[in-house]
Order: sequence, then C-alpha cells, then structure tokens
Amino acid sequence: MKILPPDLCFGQIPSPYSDYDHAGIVVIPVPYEATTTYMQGTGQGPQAILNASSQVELYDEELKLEPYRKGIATLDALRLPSTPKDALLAIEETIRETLNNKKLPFMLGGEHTVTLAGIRACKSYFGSLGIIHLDAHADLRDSYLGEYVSHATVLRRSSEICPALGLGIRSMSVEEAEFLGSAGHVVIMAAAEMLTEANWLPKLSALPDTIYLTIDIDVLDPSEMPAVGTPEPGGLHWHDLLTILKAIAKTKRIAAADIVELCPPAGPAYASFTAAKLAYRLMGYLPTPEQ
Ligand SMILES: [Mn+2]
Repeated sequence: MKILPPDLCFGQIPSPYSDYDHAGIVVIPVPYEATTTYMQGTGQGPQAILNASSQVELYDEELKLEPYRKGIATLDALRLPSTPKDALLAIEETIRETLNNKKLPFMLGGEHTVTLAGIRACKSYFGSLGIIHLDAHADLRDSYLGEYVSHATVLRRSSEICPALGLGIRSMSVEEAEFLGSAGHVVIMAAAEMLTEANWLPKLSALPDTIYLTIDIDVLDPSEMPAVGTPEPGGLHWHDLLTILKAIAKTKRIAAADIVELCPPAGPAYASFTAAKLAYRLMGYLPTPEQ
C-alpha cells in the first residue's frame, strides 16, 4: 500500500494530516473502467478529482472548520487486474484493510461497478449494513449487455447483499420498474420528490444504522455537473444534495463512501472541481472512526 505525499494527495494536505497513521479517512483512487457503454472516460475521474482538489480551500466556509484536521490520507491509484472479477476482489481487499485499520474508506471512481466491492467489504466487516445510492439511474437491471456485474446492475447486485435506498433517480427501464414493485428491500425516490424533505427523511429511518454511501455524480443536474457519461435532466442541485448528505450524516453512521462516474472528457474543468469540493464537503460531514 503506497501513500501519496502532500504534493500529490487529495487536497495537497500537509503532513502529518495526510499521513496514513494520522488519517481518519483514506481516499482510494480507483480508475476502473471496463463496462462503460456511452461516453468513455470515467477511468480518468480519480486523477481529475485529485488534481482539482488542490484548488479546494482547506477551510470549509459552511462548516466553519478545517476538515483535513481529522486526517485524510490518499492511497496511490489502485492498479487493477484486467478481469472484472479479479479487479473487484482487489478493491474489496483494499477496503477491508482500510476498515481493519479503523479508517473510513472513501473511494473515487471510476465506473459505478467499484461500489460493489466496497459494499462486499463493509457487509463482511460490519454485519448489518444499508446502502444509500444517489444516482440519476436506478442501476437495478439484472444484467446489461450480457454482464451481471456492470455499472448498470450495481444496485441490483448490491441489493442482494443488503437493503438499499436510491435517491435522485430519474431514469429506469420497465424491467427495473417491475423489480422495484416486487422488492420490498429496495426503495427509490425520484429526483422530483426530493425537493420536499418530508418525503425522503422518513425513508432513512427504515435502513440499518450503518451505511455505505455511494454518490454517482450524475445525481447532480447536468447544468451543474455536465462531465458524466450518461447525463439526465432534472437532477439535484448543489444545495439540495448537501442538505440530503447532512441529514444522512446526522441520522446514520456512514461507514464508507464513494463518488463515482465523473467523466472528465465529457465536460469542462469546473466539473472536476465540483466533484472535488463535494468530496471534501462530505469528508467534513463524515464521522472519524474510533481508532
Ligand atoms: Mn448514473
């Protein structure tokens, strides 16, 4: 396991706050892209977020504190085996090691498939686990283009492991809609329903206390987040998303998180900055695991 030095790590955070031993949070860049079907480029997402993160102020004006002081180390980007099965096993191993070291894993994708590895590791570590899935897409297909493990099936595979709440969803197939009708352990809320807190806040309480939080960056509206492979109109806006994340962090124990599906070639540079700022803001909301 290689740790990036301050000039290359997330946020260019100085030592000792970016040292592994000091870290409450470990950023894990996972440039995995194997099953992308529309615009290519999610493999470049982690490095684009790391580059842009150097421009994010380390003082958080909303929280009125410096989140980096809880310790944020960054691993060197994972070098993954070529087959999806082996790649997921390698990611899972890294997440498990991070949890064993009493640190909160924070993956930067990469395509959404990487989430499955994070959920497998967290489920075996914590036992009881729920998933909160922020995404434009339901990702509930049973298979997609012949693949059972793909960005389009990730919540379906994950929901076979633990209960899930999808938020901000605004695109699905008839197969996914029918599955939702029959699967009580998977609940979704459309983006249009998310504007009223009374609609979604009670859904959180139905989940286990320990949460894996996955954010497909396309949950944001394309006007704010154009750099995605499969944009959908009608998405969440910045402050709506922060309100939801704050509520999750307040009512649940977020045990691990990821931000996936940034596709730098599909949009302007500010999109990478938005993803980096979202990551840092979320780190400010996250608990520090007991060490
Ligand atoms: Mn999506």
